[in-house]
Amino acid sequence: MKKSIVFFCLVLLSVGLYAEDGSRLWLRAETGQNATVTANKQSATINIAKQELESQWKGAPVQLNIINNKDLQKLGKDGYRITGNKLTGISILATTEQGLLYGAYHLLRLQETRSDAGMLNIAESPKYDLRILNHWDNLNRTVERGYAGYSIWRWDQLPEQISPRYKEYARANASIGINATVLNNVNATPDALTPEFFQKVKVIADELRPYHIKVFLSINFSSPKVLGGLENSDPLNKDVRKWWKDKVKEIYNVIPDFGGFLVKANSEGLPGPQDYGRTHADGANMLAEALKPYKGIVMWRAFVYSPSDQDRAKQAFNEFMPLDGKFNDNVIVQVKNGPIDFQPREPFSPLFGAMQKTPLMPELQITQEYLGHSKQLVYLGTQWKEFFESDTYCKGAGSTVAKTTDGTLFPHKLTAIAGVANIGEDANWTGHHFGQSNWYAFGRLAWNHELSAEQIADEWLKMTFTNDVNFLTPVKEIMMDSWEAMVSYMMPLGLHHLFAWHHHYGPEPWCNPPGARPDWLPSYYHKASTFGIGFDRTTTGSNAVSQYFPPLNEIFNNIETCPENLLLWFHHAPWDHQMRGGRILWDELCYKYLLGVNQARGFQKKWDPIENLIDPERFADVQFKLKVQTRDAIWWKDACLLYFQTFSKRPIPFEMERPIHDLEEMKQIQLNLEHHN
Ligand code: GCW
Repeated sequence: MKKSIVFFCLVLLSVGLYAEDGSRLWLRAETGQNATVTANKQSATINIAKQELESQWKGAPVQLNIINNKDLQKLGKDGYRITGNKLTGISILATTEQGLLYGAYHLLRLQETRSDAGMLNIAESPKYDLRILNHWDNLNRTVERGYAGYSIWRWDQLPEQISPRYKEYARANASIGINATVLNNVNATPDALTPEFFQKVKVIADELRPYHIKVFLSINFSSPKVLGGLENSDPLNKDVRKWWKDKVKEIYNVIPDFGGFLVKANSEGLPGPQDYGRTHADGANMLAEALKPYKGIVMWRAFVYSPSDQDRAKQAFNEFMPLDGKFNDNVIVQVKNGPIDFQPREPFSPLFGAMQKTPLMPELQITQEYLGHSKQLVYLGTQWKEFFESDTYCKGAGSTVAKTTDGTLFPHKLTAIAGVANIGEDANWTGHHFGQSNWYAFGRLAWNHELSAEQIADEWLKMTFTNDVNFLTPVKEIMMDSWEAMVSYMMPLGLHHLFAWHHHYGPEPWCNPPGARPDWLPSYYHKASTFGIGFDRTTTGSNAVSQYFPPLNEIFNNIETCPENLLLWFHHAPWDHQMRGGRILWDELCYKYLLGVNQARGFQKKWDPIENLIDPERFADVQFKLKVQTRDAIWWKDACLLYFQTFSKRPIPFEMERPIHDLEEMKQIQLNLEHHN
């Protein structure tokens, strides 16, 4: 009797211990190996590399060596070499401790993805120097556009209490090469610059430092006035300049390796240098001057637009191009991938390739603000690859966005890339188990944008779930198709910003609340009329096409050559416009929406048969979310087609599935999803 109770308790305990909540991310290698690992130097970072290998590596002894020779110097300060063989011995060589740490994680990744056999001869160095996450986390722990619970930064408990998550966060980032983080929202409050707050930041910086992750803060441009009590925050006012210098000194006294500032200024109502008739360069350079003695940098965002007659897609370019070459050398301009705002599909921002005398850093959005939040499985590796590989033609064919930013075409002192984090307090970190793949993919592409989206998906699946090919094949297909499927059931053919005003999750192409800013309304973007649909950005329209280099400007300008996946981004096309595949535009639109819905249904079909290949918890979570995804895909299709049909006045092609909802019913849906949270 007693024995059976003990047994029962043991079973309960082991179920409890191994219940799978996704918290271990892609870091699941078995521990307790006791591998032999030696190092020729000691430091907190090298000790981490050592411990990771000791506990997880299953091969012959590993040597970690810091060596300063020419061959290794060529790989830069984060680079490393791995040589040897898992049966006889491995060496990891680098000029720095972080190089050894990245090398150790590389070796473990090879083991976990079953790619560690044979003779290894690997030389790696990252494409971007600074690989940084941007947290849009507020000091009250809400997260703007965050869908994974409250912020992981426990400002309420700091500096006294240290959450174990800080170290786990650092480890996960270091394992994919991320080396910096901005802790607070770009919509920043001056409170982020108080001495009390610096003490909290210091604790986080101390936790992240051994993993070689630098800490940055977003600042509010009005801080000198609001926090310092100065008359204004004019960047040319010498008291303001002094205030910033003193403030920066104060920060470095507490955090000697602080990274610098991220700034959103004169954007969406935030203060900035233009409030005083000054330019973005005046504002950025003032901060750069204050940070310079400490080797800090300024990341100044180009996400600016205001309600005006000028096409929103053109505004950042028009504002920043005249400033090219006017920024100090420790300023880098941070540019979102597209000219509007992280839409499901956008062309690349024309600033890439055009702004040549100023370093630019791409900003990608890992959090799925406009891509299904944490309710939908949308793998973004494919979207980001399209962006990196887009040809700007700035120096002739082959001048990809990647090459304009990674130092290949314009050798600037700084190269960097940012991703808006999707991390929160949820057990699985990102709300959706597959949200983790986007965090992972961002890190891997920031390290090497030449990796394929498929390889990254493959690595992530193997490390996060299983190496079983019966799982990998169908699930990789789901991932690889998921972004394009979502574009199809939300905004095909270059449509954009058809979202509900507050939550950016569901469709509201009709949305028109009284007094709303026109450039925040879907009708500003889709321009549906009885004639046709789409935004005319050709030379006879807003002329946004002219911001691109030839021949791209002509390709976009001509409706016959414009890529069809961007047709309605650049053209207002008649409903009966002849598409290349033979259908007219209206029929093609119907077809695309239906295609997307059918793909979402296909994801469910591919997921269900893998039930026995992974743990029941994650299987069921993802299964449930795929159901929601299909349901909401149908919602998107019906809402958009029924609404656009009021203009096209054409039938849904008879061979296609009919809408199952009514337009009025669709208009009644009010999701209770908070704005900015
Ligand atoms: O996409 C928009 C978001 C805002 C965000 C802004 C920005 C942080 O809807 O929530 O604010 O972009 O990037 O600054």
